[in-house]
Parts: sequence; structure tokens; C-alpha cells
Amino acid sequence: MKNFDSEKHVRGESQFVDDLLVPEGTLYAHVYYSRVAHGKILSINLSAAETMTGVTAIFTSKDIPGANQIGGIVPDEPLLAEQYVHFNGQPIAVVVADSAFHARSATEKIVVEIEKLPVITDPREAFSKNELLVPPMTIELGDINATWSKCDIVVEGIAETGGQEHLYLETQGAFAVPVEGGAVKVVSSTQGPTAVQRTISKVLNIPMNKIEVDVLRLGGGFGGKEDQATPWAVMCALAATKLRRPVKMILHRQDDMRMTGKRHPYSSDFKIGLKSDGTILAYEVTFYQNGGAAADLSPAVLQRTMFHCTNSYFIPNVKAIGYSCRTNLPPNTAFRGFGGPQGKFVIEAAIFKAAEAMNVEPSFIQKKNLLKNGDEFPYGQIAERCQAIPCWNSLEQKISIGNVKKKVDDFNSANEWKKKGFALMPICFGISFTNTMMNQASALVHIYTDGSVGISTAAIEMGQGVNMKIHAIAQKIFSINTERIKLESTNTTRVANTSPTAASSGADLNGMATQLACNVLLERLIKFAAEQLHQYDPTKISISDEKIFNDGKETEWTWTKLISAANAARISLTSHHFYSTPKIYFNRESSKGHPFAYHVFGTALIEVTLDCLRGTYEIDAVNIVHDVGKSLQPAIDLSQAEGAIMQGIGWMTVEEIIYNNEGRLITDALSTYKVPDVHFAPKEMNISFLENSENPFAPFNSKAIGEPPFMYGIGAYFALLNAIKAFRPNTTYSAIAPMTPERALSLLYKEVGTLAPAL
Ligand code: MTE
Ligand code: LUZ
Ligand code: MOS
Repeated sequence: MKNFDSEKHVRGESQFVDDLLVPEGTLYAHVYYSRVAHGKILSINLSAAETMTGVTAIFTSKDIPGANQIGGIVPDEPLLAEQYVHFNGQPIAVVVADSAFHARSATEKIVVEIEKLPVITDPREAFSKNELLVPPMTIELGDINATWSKCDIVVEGIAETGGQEHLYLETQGAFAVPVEGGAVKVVSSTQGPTAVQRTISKVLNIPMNKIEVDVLRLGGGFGGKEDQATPWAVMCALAATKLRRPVKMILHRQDDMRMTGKRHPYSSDFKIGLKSDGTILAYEVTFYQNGGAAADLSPAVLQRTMFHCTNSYFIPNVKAIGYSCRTNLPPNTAFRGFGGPQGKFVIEAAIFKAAEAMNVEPSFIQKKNLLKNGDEFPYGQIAERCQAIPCWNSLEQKISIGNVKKKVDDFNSANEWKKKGFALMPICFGISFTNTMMNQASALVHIYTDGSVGISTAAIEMGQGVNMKIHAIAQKIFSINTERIKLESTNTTRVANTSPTAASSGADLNGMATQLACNVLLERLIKFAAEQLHQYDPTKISISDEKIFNDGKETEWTWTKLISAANAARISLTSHHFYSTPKIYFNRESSKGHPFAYHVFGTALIEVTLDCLRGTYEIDAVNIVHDVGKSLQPAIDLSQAEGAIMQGIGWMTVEEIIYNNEGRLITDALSTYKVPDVHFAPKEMNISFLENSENPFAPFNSKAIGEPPFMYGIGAYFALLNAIKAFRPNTTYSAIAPMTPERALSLLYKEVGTLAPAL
């Protein structure tokens, strides 16, 4: 069950964009970007750069033959700045030279004069100045206004979460080769090959059939390449078609960190009302999303935040308002969870605060309000096959919350300078792109005459193992040796009009399409085999382990013989199939519908130890029961869960994105941006998959895994808050993440509160 890429990765044989052998004469591109976050471009002087060694050409917005426009949802983002710059890191010019070094050196000689304009980095400030990327969004269930007076407890507060750098190991990059007739072939490190193709078409003003985009694999994407892999590919295609030479661009890590958007920071207001028995009656939340300088995917991210604002709880009266605020930061973008984590953090903060007011454990309120079958989500969908309670109960069977609490309390009374804390974190995540149209995929399956199989789909392999899953599906259906099946690169000429591999639905959508395509081939082959074996009932024919069985008895026929005979008999050994998720819809006017094929559930218990002298901490244990349906590849699902949890804990604790007031990224290298390392990983991590979970909406009853476990990481924040409270019971705080050691220290000692003025 190991990932067939692992060996190639370890040997360094796996090819990423920068590993492709390039033809002689290939040129290298480097981007010149703004160092000013907001301003008017007064002049661009390229003359010194143009005379530098090796420079072939320098392109600016004036050289764009089509539309200077890369906005995916809203057309509000130029590829190269024209009169104004709106963020520090915004591309202004592309230098092309005979080596990457020459291109970079010449870039440093470009002089751009910019008149500075006021900079906004804070979403609430943007909101107050009416700087919104799209109109506000609202979702309502029941009647909150009529409910507050019926509540025994009402608490209000604010909650904030920070950004997050994707830190894919392979930085953004692309390679474009001009092809006869004005066409271009592009290799891109993208999650969305069709988005790249469509945008090149628009910017270069050539039809999509002249653009071929090919993707072998990514060294990670995490959402950062859903939309933001596009500009680099477009720049390469622009230069390649203009210069009639292959052009390659690989971003340096620091440039990548400065130019690309990150997870959206949010600042939110909440108000929650409960009965004295812990039942939540009403929840009101306002989200101020820091969208950055252009819309990018922000509206879709905000919509998912709204959809997940009640996490895995049933709340009968809800009102959520979302503002996507325009600031002078690089446009923020998709990142694992896609707004879901930001929505869930706020409800968890509200429950935590309500628990304090009621003098109960947060887990008491959490458990009391878990979703059940038949409950309505704020967006109108009714919970079905709901596993919120089974996951929670299954976790409690494995590990007693009472015992954990006693262990933590005992430790805390015995230790003055170290305190433990724990928190539970249930999750519920909707699977499907919230934009119904995007829930489609297709697969093209060839059986070659030697019996080997090649599969092309829209899925992008980015380390998440989607190829292994699709492989497993084909293998189950054909019952042939694993080595016979190969997953081809993702290519827009083989599989067209694709959605990005995102929303955790890559394996679901492309797997379903593959299943359908393979079944068509299997049916064809079985019918042919039946004829050859004079068996007039094809249901009596089966293939198992490369052997053909007739009425349960092994025959002389093997897979290879069958394929070669079928080819001789002129039977098509190719099948293409399309899949679109059934039943889903969403009405934007009423904000109601059935946007998700299904939901993924789970519950985590996270324990931490805090060093109250230093503010540093360790993650002691993570125990989880997670619902993956019937796992297609348990090893992959387990590693996806582990990776996602680690990334989620990182977001909540040590990872801190800082822009200064001028909109300059301070944390633009790994010396200043800390990601969790192996020493920070939980000392103990036990992940069990919920048993007996059925899911008809994904291949072989499986469930999506990519994003949902990320949100368990939120538990680490509240576990740390509990440890802080154990040291300083009367501390006053707002739920502001990340809980870096600095922030922990400033909560432990208010006297040093100047470290974090926001507190
Ligand atoms: N795992 C690895 N190793 N690398 C990645 O880039 N991306 C995540 C998740 N797991 C990612 C990953 C994100 S954001 C998504 S949406 C899913 O994988 C996408 O793949 P899937 O739809 O096949 O699950
Ligand atoms: N991308 C997207 C996503 O375009 N729509 C979504 O709903 C989504 N959800 C999660 C991750 N990426
Ligand atoms: Mo994942 S954020 O949907 O690429």
C-alpha cells in the first residue's frame, strides 16, 4: 500500500518543473515586482536592465496582446501592473535572459518611480472605508432577534485568526515552449490546468485549442496553486510566443513568499446565546475577511466560511454576515480548508467563552449540541448519515475525557511552572465545491494491446496520493497486476475543461469518472470473452488476478490474451467518461440549497504542556476518531490526516505571518516564518477511522480526506488557552490566533503585555 511515488521521491528521480530537461536555447524569466504596497506608477525605466548581459527582452503591461487580466471570479487583477500598484509584491515587469542568474541580475537594474498612496492592511479599516471586494454575504436560519430574550446566557466577543504561508516544497514555476502555428505548450506547477489554459487564452488572445497545459505532479500545492500558479505560466507563455523560444521561470522562495497570497486572516465578532442546560439557541457572527488587493478566490473562501460557521453543531437560530475586505496585501487565496477553519475557530471561541460564563467544560457544550440526522444547516441542507455523535462517542470509548481532565488537574496542582491543558475539537466539513458548476470531472482510460493500462484524469498529484487512489479503483475493477496500471500526466488535450484539484474532491470526482470509464471497458471485454468462450450469459464471466473465469471455473484465457484478441477483433480498448455530482444545488438569492454531496465528521482530543516561564509548549497527545467512510488507501488516508493535523496545529500556534504597516511582509523567509518541525510534532498521535460508515457519493464508499483533518488543529489553540488559565485563572483575553510563544507569554504575564499591544 505504499505510495508508488515514494521511491522516486527518495531517489530524487521524481520530476518537478525545474527537473525537466529543457531544449537548447531555453530562456529564463524573472519577475520585477513592486516594493510599494499602494501607489501610482510615475515611470518605468528599463534602459539599464536592457543592456545587462544576456538579456533578451523585458515585458511590461504594454506588451500584452490580449486582456491584461487574470482575475478568476472577479476581473479585478492585472497580470502586470499598469498605472497603479495595489500590493507590495505585485508584478510589474518580466525580464527574460539566457540564464536565470542574468535575468535576476537585470531585474535589479529596473527603476520604477512610484508615488505612494495610503496603505490599508487591516480588514476592519478596509470595511470602514467601504473597501469591499464583493457585496456582503448573509446566511440566516430561524430568528436570532426573537431568541436572545429566551437565552439564559448570552456572551459576545471577538476572534481573530492569522494568515498562513503554503510553503509547498516546490515553489511556483512554469515552462512554456512555442509550437507551430502560434500555439504553445506549457508545463505548470498548477492545481488547475484549465485555469492556466483559459487565462493564457485571454491574455495572449489566442483560442484555448492552441494551448496545451501539462502537469506531471506538484511538490505540494495546499491551495496555493489553485489560482496562483496561473500568472507565472501566463508570463512564460507570453515570452515564449513573443520570442519564439522556450521560456522557464522558477520563483525563488523569498520572491514566492512575497508575491503570492496566503490563507485569509479574519477578524470576527460573535454573540452566542444558550439555555442553562448548555443548549445553544442562537449564534450571530460577522466575518471581516482580509482579502488582499484583488478578489482571487476570496468570495468562494468567504462563502465556505459562512457555510461552516456552526461547525458540527446544530443551532436553530443563526445569522452570519461576511465582508470580503480589500486591503493592500497580496491577494489571499485558497488554503487547505478554504475558509472553513476560519469559520470554525469563531464558534469554538464563542463556546469557550460561554463555558467560562457558565462555569462548565467547553466539551460539555460541544457534546450537547452535536448535529444529528435531520438537523438543518444554516444553508438549508439537512444532515444525513451524520457521524458527529458516533465519532465523539467512539473517541470517548477509546479515551475517557474524565481521566484526561483528572490527569491534567493533578499535574497542574503538582507543578507551579508547567501547566497542562486539553481541548476537544469536533469537525464537520462539506464535500463538493460550493460552486455547483465546478463539481465535474472526466477520465480517459486506454488499455494498450499488451494489456497495460494508461489513465488520464483531471486530478493533479500534489503529494496527497490521488494517483494511488485512482490506481486502486482501476485495479479493483480490472483485477490485474498493479504494475500494469499507470497514471498519466494531467493534460488539457487528453482531459479538457477541468476543475482544479481542490475542495478535497480530487479523488471523489476523478475517481468516479475513472470507475465509470473502467466499467464500460470491463463490460465490453466481458461480453467479448463470453462470445469467445461460448458462454451465452456474460454475467457468468469474471476476471480475477489476470485470469478469466467462466461460471466460476478458471479458463485458458488470461488478461493479456483477452486484450490482444479483443484488439484483433477490432473492439475499442479506450473509454472516456464524465462524472458530475448528483443532487447538489445552491440558490444564491435565498442562500439556501444542498451544496454538498456529503459531510466528513470527526472528533479530536488534544493535550498540551506549557512552560510558564518561557511561553513555549509541547503537544503531548492527539487522539482522533475520523470518518473516512471505507478508506480506499488506509496508509494514504492516515498520512493525509497526520499531515493536515500538523499543518492545522502550525497555523494555530507557531506560524505567524506579519506585514508591517507599509504592507511589507516581514516574515518572508524561513528564518522569520516558523513552521512546525518533527520535534514539535505531537509526542503521541492516535488516529482511528470510524467504523461502519457508508458513503454512496464517492468511489467504493470512501470519503474525501484532504482538508477536513486540518481543522482538528484548532483544538491545540484552546488546549493552550486552558493551560494559560491554569497558571493565571483570571487572565482576560480575546481569542486571537496564532498562540505563538510570545502571545502565550504575554497572556501569562500581563505586565509584559506591551509585547502584544492588541491584547
Ligand atoms: N497533501 C499533500 N501532500 N500536498 C498537498 O498539496 N493539498 C491539500 C490536500 N492534501 C495537499 C495535500 C488540499 S488543500 C487539498 S484540497 C487536497 O489535498 C486535494 O487533493 P484531493 O482532492 O485529492 O484530496
Ligand atoms: N475551491 C473552490 C475550493 O473553488 N471552491 C470550494 O468550494 C473549495 N473548497 C475547498 C477548497 N477549495
Ligand atoms: Mo485545497 S485549499 O482545496 O486546494
